[in-house]
Amino acid sequence: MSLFTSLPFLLLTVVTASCADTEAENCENIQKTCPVIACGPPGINGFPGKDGRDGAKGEKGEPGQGLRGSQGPPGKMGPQGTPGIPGIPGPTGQKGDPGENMGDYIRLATSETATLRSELNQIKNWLIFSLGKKVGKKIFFTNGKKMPFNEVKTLCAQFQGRVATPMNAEENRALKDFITEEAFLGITDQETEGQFMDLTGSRVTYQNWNDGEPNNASPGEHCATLLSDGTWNDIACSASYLTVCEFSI
Ligand code: FUC
Ligand code: CA
Repeated sequence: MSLFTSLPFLLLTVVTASCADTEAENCENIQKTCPVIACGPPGINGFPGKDGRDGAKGEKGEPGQGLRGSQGPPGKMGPQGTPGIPGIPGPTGQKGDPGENMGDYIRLATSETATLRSELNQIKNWLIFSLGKKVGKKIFFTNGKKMPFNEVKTLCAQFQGRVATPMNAEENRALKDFITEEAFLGITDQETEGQFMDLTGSRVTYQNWNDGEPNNASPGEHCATLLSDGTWNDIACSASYLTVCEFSI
């Protein structure tokens, strides 16, 4: 039983006791001031009253004077906080080394390409001037040697070229002006007698046969040559004539 809850009981006990010790004549006066009038022998104590309601919370006490306990283990990590506001921009960095960005590389590569193209064109001109014959987008070259048709065909292919094949009068004239002796042309009628095809398998659309040609003279003529006057003659493929190759430029 707490002090507060037992207080009324104690007061009652004290008052009752004081009244019991007083003379009878005083009881009337006492009756005017005492909450309980006890004349005669004191009664037995009543039962303790009910607990009173909790009082108001007291103020926080002073920190204890005892030794502080050891620090406990770290608690569990809390939830992630919201992102903070962005910081202020950092200072401007140092200027990069010159030529390290793609723009400079592209400009340099473009410049180098133009230089190389110019030099390549110069070399082509030297070759055309001294060795070849240019007409339109093709150029004729010869090694000055005579050989059978199949060898001419193979040699030209090895150098990414083709056996000289004039496709029109201009090219035929250019080739005639270029050669100094009878030269093989890149056409045959090996597949079908009388039907001359170029080496890509297409029937020739331009031809400039000499009078009476092609005559497929005995024992058979399935290749063709350019004569010194610019006309054509069919001839045996096994015979040897000047090697002239053409290249695209
Ligand atoms: C003509 C040509 C032949 C051969 C012969 C010597 O008959 O048609 O191809 O060149 O001359
Ligand atoms: Ca002939």
